[in-house]
Amino acid sequence: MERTYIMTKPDAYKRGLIGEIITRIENKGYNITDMKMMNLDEAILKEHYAHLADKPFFPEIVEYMTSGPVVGMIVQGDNVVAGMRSIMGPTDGLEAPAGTIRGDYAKDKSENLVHGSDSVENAEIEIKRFFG
Ligand code: IDP
Ligand code: MG
Repeated sequence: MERTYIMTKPDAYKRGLIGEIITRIENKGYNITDMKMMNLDEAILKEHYAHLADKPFFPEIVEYMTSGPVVGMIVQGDNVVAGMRSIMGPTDGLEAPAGTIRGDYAKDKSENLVHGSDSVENAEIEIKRFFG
């Protein structure tokens, strides 16, 4: 069964939207097989966001992602990697369609509530990174 790594971001914690995000995952029919709340540090963010580490906004990402707790989850289901990206919506909350998590609750492309792996291969790497 396919698995993906999903992580609510600190804005979801601050805004009380963790439950809403979990509900949407469950309502879609996926199974959450493991979950934990964590405080991330810069070292793990440099790994997790290595594709963005040389961008000028990388320090903002670190500040944002260390501003409160995240909830990491292993989510399982048929085609769950693509399916979760679909219910999350695209990165930028302004472009994300209504009905998606980001479209309904995020206003821009920085604080967008939730992370989801972008490929089956990266999902396994990220699950190992955060769950060992
Ligand atoms: P994704 O989360 O939709 O996969 P990525 O391009 O992998 O998007 O970017 C990772 C995260 O980095 C985004 O979810 C967002 O929080 C942040 N980010 C991406 N692009 C920007 C930007 O242009 N400005 C500020 N933050 C950004
Ligand atoms: Mg990404």
